[in-house]
Amino acid sequence: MRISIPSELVDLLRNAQHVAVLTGAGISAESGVPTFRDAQTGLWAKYDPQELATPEAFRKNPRLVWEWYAWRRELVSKAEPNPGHQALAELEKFVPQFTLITQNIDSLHTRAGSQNVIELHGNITRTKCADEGHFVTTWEQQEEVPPRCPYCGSLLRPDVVWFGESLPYEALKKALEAAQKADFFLTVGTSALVQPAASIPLLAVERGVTTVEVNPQKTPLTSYMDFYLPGPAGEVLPVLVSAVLGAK
Ligand code: BV8
Repeated sequence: MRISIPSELVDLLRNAQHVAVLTGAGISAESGVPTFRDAQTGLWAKYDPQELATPEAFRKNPRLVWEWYAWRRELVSKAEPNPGHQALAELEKFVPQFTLITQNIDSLHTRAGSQNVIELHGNITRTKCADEGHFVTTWEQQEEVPPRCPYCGSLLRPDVVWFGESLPYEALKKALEAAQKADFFLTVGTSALVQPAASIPLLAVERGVTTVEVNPQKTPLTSYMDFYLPGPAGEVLPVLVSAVLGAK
């Protein structure tokens, strides 16, 4: 697919002093990690992620929710960062201030080399206990699933934000600050349906700074954006970043 980037956009990004980026599951699609909107595959096809990613589901059927996350953890561990993740890690090196805000829980931005990453919805590779939040890195393969916390005996769960749970205070605070200070805001691969993450780019729109969206599909954000680049992140971002770095 031929990607064309308006030269005005390249100049704006090349001269930006503080770039903020919000990413969603779409940037990991080309790494083989299914997006939240993708139909779930195989064993999980009959489950709605929005039903499973809740405290209620965990209370009702902790084993099912634990096994869903174990399957996703396994899938994420086999995934590799793609050129979209890598392009953002490259861009960060050349921009005076760069904040990467992600809704993703797959660690692929960090594994691609991005430094200043804010994980709004936690991280599937971290496990904690449900009652006290004790972090646990290993657990005995026990009869009982989910395993229990060695410190307090409560059930273990992934360190992710479920629907109905509040986002980590510091992460959200830093993300909002970045949106208030950035002079360039890039949104990549999110359906912009989940709050409060989906409203963060609108803070930049309100301030009149340059806003850009990269997504093969339009979203509720598209009409507010200064630039909409239709296409997969793994193809669009490398073209955008090399146009900027090449022009440096
Ligand atoms: C909160 C971690 C305060 C877990 C996730 C009623 C009761 C309670 C809450 C609510 C309510 N009504 C509304 C709410 C708020 C709720 C919400 O927004 N609900 C929505 C569904 C209406 N939000 C919350 O509950 C949040 N907490 O508000 O706390 C509170 C507290 C108590 C009571 C009320 C309020 C917590 C939300 C966080 C949930 N956790 N993830 C896990 O992953 O298992 S959300 C999860 O889905 C993701 O993290 C992401 O944030 C979200 C959406 O996914 P996307 O990343 O956008 O991906 P998606 O699949 O949707 O879209 C993919 C996109 O990529 C598409 O646009 C596609 O076109 C594009 N794409 C595809 N391929 C590519 C591509 N783009 C680029 N390149 C490609 N190759």
